Amino acid sequence: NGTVVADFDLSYRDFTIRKTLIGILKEVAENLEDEKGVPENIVVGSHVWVGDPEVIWIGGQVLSINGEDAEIQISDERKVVSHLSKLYPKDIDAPADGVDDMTKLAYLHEPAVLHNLETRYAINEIYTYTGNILIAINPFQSLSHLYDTNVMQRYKGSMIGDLSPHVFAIAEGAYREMMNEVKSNSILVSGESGAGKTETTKMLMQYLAYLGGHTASEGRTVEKQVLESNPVLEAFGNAKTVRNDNSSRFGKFVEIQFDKFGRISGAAIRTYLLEKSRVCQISDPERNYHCFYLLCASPPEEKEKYKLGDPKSFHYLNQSNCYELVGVNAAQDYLSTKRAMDIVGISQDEQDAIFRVVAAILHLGNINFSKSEETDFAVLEEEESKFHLQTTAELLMCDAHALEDALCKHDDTYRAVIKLLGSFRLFKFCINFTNEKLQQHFNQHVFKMEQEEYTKEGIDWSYLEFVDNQDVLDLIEKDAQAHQGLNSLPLGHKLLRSLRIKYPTNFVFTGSTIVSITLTKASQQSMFREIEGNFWTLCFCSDAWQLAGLTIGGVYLLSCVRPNCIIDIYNSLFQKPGGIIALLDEACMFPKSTHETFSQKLYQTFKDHKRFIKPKLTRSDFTVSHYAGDVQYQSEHFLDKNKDYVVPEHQEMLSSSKCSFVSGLFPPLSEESAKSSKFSSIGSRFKVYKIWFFILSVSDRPYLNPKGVLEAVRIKCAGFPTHWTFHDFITRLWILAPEILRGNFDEKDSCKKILEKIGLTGYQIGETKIFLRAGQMSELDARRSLLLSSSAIVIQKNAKTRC
Ligand code: AD9
Ligand code: MG
Repeated sequence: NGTVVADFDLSYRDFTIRKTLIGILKEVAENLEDEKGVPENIVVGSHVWVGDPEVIWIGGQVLSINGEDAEIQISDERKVVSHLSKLYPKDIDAPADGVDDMTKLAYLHEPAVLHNLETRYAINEIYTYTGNILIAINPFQSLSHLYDTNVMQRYKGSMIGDLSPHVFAIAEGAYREMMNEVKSNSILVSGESGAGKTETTKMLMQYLAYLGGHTASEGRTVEKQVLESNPVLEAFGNAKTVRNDNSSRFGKFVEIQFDKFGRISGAAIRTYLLEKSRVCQISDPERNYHCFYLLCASPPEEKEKYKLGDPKSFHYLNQSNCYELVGVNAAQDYLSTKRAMDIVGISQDEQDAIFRVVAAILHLGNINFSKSEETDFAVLEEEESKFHLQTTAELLMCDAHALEDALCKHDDTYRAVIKLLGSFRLFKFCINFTNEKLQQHFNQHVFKMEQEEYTKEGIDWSYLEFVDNQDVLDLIEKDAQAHQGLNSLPLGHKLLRSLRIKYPTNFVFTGSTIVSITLTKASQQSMFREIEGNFWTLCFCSDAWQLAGLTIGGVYLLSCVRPNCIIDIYNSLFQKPGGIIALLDEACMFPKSTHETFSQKLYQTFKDHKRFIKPKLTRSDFTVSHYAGDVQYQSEHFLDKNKDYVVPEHQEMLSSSKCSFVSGLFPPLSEESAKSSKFSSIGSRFKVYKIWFFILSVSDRPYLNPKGVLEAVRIKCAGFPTHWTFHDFITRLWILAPEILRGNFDEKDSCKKILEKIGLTGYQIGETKIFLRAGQMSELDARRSLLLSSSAIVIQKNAKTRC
């Protein structure tokens, strides 16, 4: 069986600082500055791009050059002066309607890339290639003619580049590759919120279902189920945000399995990192998950069954004034969601249970507590709260008294509720982190593929750099125990092993809290000074201390008050603190930690880290310079969110529900932890698949985030984007120098001579291939076409003469 993984759909979220397009572009321009230097080829009369505060880049012609400054005529009445190093050459011969592959651009720099995308976008060409990467610009209008069955038919069997750039061409390429090489392939869809990832993914799935569908299909086929999984997931995991009315608040990994005949045989969809806090907390003008509004718009008898009414009457919905979505009919969507659930295979009983839970959450949100006068516990506030409590209990099919008890004791409805929507461990941070990982994966993949090829061919590639975001990953995820080989050992052993690395001596491990160490005198002193200086939790067994203090090579007993302090000793000794997550985990182990102490620890640990910024005027916020921009995080809820547990009483109460669906949501804790997947495994999943095609999907101009696009284009084109085997090169271009081939059977030599004759520079010749710079192939092709057309005329002439 082959597999195509259609999507990993995630996006940067919760940018508290949203950079304007201009801001981002300026930053990119600054980043690109170093590479550029003062261009040699800009002279009086040159056509150039110059930065403009309004339209970002504007074209003009150099009027005069004075030292390193150039005066540029922008239009009849407008002239500007700019430093030469800030100018980019403009290709005035570029086709008026742009090029469909960035590698065909004569100059590859930011203004050229953006201009090309914009030119194409203006004529509704939303797709553009960069080699085999597809870049899509969100059209924000229905372009249904682009995706109908006729179009699918055309792309079937085509090669990338045969037809105009299209998402179907990418799906086709992955599918063919999978079939021909019998290997799993994957397609990565990446872009920021609202860019069109979800829509693109649906089209990919649509096309794969078209290719792998069963002809004599009837009823519930796998491909139908695959496609109908989308509306179901979107109802429960999508919500309106400021950037997208249908924003996916979870990550998705879709796997479609094919049999050896290329027919769909199965599918699996994994979801990650649902934004759980949205259930209880929303801000205007965003909305909660669609499912709540759909259910409130269900037919009267169902609304009656779930005791629902106007969304305005529910606390979890009325924190925002937005209840409806433009162009969406909630009542119709409720019915179509149920239809999709039918097709996916969710039974009527299960659907009923799911909607009971959804309704219960709304009622739960309307229960108000106040502090009891007599006891430490909370009490229900008014009659209305009692009604909602009773309803919640009925819907969840559990005991109302037990529910009241459990809720009042912990005043912790929040955590119980967030657990209801699924079993994802959420931590908003994580979603940006996952993106960071994906970006790294992307960069590495494109970069490494090129690099490997160059190495193999003996090509000089030292100037090819890519923006490595490993430092961001380290800042976030680095393990506190950084010594290799220590991770698989229990903590005590780890400590000992690492002590041994730093202080060459003998150790005896005597359980999880007591360590006996034999030391030389010099190391005894320095080591204990370090430990003593850092931790109050540590005390020494005085006898051994005395004894050892007197003798060289004496015996020390370290007795730890808390088992966890062994981690502290380790960290303090080796000064290799982990990343933010490790510090957060650590802070959660200290009962006295507050978000302030946690923040202080972060400030102190990362004060010199160039990706970590302590914003002014805050005592607990911090900023991470992500790949796509800076994000400010509030550490206030971090500790709480990281703990993210369900109170045992709640767990017990809900697992006793008479509804098997509800009780199934709350399995025994041990089972649950065994099941939970670590987010780090998301990135590692990709290693299983051969990744061939990427789609960078960027949105319309206001949200255009060129950083990722430019980086991809840059990596792809920085070196030698066009690779030709000697044989293919000769087959295509022999016409440029037919005389060279006569009697010459050395292909490499022939290629060299052809290129020399043409006078091309900057290319490289490898062991088996020719490596051309961006734009060079089109130059060669142009000459070839010229020769072909003139030789065609000659042939025609000859033919005529003969007639
Ligand atoms: V988020 O990260 O989940 O917030 P996405 O998934 O990147 O985001 P989405 O696919 O939901 O964005 O696209 C946002 C909106 O853009 C859609 O609801 C459509 O209205 C619009 N869109 C996106 N792609 C297309 C397209 N190819 N054709 C027409 C589109 N409209
Ligand atoms: Mg989405």
